[in-house]
Amino acid sequence: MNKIEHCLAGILLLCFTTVALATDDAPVLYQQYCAACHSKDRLGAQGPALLPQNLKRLRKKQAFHVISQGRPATQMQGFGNKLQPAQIQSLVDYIYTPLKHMPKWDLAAIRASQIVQHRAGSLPDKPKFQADIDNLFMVVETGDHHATLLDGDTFEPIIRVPTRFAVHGGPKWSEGGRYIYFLSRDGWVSKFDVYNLTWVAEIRAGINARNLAVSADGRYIMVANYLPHTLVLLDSANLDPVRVIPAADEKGQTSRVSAVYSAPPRHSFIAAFKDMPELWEISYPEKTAVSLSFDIRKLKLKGILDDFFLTQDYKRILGSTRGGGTQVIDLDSGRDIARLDLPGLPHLSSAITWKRNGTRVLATPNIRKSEIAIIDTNTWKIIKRIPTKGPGFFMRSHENSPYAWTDVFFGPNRDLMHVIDKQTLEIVKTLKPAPGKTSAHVEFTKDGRYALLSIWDMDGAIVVYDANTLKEVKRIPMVKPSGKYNVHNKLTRSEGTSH
Ligand code: DHE
Repeated sequence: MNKIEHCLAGILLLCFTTVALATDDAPVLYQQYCAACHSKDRLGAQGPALLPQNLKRLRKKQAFHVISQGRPATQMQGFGNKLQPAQIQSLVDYIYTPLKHMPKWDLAAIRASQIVQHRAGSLPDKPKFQADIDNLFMVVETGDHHATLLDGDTFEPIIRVPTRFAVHGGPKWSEGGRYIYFLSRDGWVSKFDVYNLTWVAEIRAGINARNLAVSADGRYIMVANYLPHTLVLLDSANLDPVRVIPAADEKGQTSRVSAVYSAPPRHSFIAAFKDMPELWEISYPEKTAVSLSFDIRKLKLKGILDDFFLTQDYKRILGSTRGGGTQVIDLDSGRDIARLDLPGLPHLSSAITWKRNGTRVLATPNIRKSEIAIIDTNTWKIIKRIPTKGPGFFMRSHENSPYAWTDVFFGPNRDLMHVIDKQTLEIVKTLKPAPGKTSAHVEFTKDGRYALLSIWDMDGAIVVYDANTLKEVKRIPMVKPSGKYNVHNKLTRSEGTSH
C-alpha cells in the first residue's frame, strides 16, 4: 500500500467508525454500551434488569438523565460524553419496551438450576485447618470475583476461592461459622463449607436478586428478588427450593423486593418492597413444629421503603425512600411512630448504634450528603449532624471500641476514612490509607481490638489497624475487597455491624 492508499484507508476507517458510533439503532447501542453490566437480554447481571416492569418508579426523563450523567451510589457511569442525545433517547425508548417473551423463573426453573456438589452430612464435621472459627473473616473480592477466608488472629489467608460473578451484599454466616451463603446479583446462591473449604451447593433463586437472609436456626434461606418479583425460600441443607412467594399487593400488583433481613428474636424474616408501601413479616415454624407453615403478616405503610434498619431489639424499623422521607415503624403494632428530618439519602442499612449518656444512639451515613446523622432512639430526635469530607456508604464500630469508622465513599475525598469518638461525637482522626484510592468498609475482629479496612482497587488491600491507637499493623494485598464479614460479630448481631 502506498502513502496515498494508506491515507485513504485511514479516512475510510475513520468514516466507518464514526458511522458505526453514530448509529441510533438502540439494540446495537444497547449491546455495545449496556449489555456488559445489564446482560445482553436486559435481564440484569451486575446492573439491574432494564425492563419496563423494573423501571416503574423512574420516569423516562430521569432515565435519560441517568444514562447521560450516571447514577450516584451505584456503578452506573454516565455516557453523555460518548453518545448523542438522540442515541440516549433511543436507548430510553428501548429499555421501556416490554420483552417479547418474559422468561419465567418459577419453582421448576429454580429447581432445575440446583447443583449439589456435596450433600449435607457427607463431609467431615471437623475443620481442615487450625484457627479460631469464631474469629474468621470472609472477604469478598469483587475485582476478580473471588472470596478469601482470613484468619482473624494471624491475618493470614486460609484459602482463596472463585465466586459467582458480582457477589453483592454481605454473605451470611450460619451454624457457628461452619457454613456461609453468598448471593450474586444474577440470583445465584452459593453455600460454602468452611470446615472442608469447599462449595457444597448452588442454586439460581432469581434472575436479578437483591440480598439473602438466613433464619436464626440456620434452617432456611430467604432470597429477595428484583426479577421476578418474588421472595424465594430455600432449605439450607442442600438449597432445595421450598416456596416461591410472589411479591404482590392485594390487587395483584407485583413489586421488586428492596431487601430481606432475618429477625432472630422474632423468629421471622422482614421484607420491604420497592414498588408497594408494605412491610412483610414472614414467620417460620419452630424446629419441633409438625406442619410447615410460613405465616405472612403484611403491614401497610405510608411510604415505600427503599432502605431500612432494624433496631437491636427488632421492635422498630427505620426506613427511607429515595424520593425523601424517613419513617419509624413499630413492628408489633404496625404504627408509624415518628418521622425524621434526614434530607439526602440516609444509608440506613449501614447504620449502627451504641450507648451514650444512658440512651442508645443511632448513626447513619448519607449517600447524598456530607454528614453523619446521630439520632436518639428514645425520642427519635436528631442530636447531631457531623459534617464529613463527602457523602459516605458504610459505617462500623464494635462494643469494645470507643470509635466509629465511616468512609467518604463519593467525591474527590474518597480515599479518606473518618474516625469518630462515640461519646463526644467529634471526628478525632481522618486516615488516608492509600492516597487516590477509595477506602471503605471496616469490620472489627471479634474482640474489637483491630479494625480491617478495604482499599477498593484492583491493586487493593485489606489494611489492619490497631483499633485503639489507630496505627497500621498490616497490609494484605487483595483485588478490590468490597466487604469482610466476621463470624462472631455477625452471629452475635454486634451493635457495631450490619446484620
Ligand atoms: Fe449494596 C449491601 C443495596 C450498590 C456494595 N446493598 C447491600 C444491601 C442492600 C444493598 C439491600 C444489604 C444486603 C445484605 O447484606 O443483606 N447496593 C444496594 C443498592 O440499592 C445500591 C445502592 C444500588 C444497586 O446497584 O443495587 C447498591 N452496593 C452497591 C454498590 O455499588 C457497591 C458499593 C459495590 C457492589 O458490590 O455492587 C455495593 N452493598 C455493598 C456491600 C454490601 C452491600 C459491600 C455489604 C455491606 C455489609 O457490610 O453488610
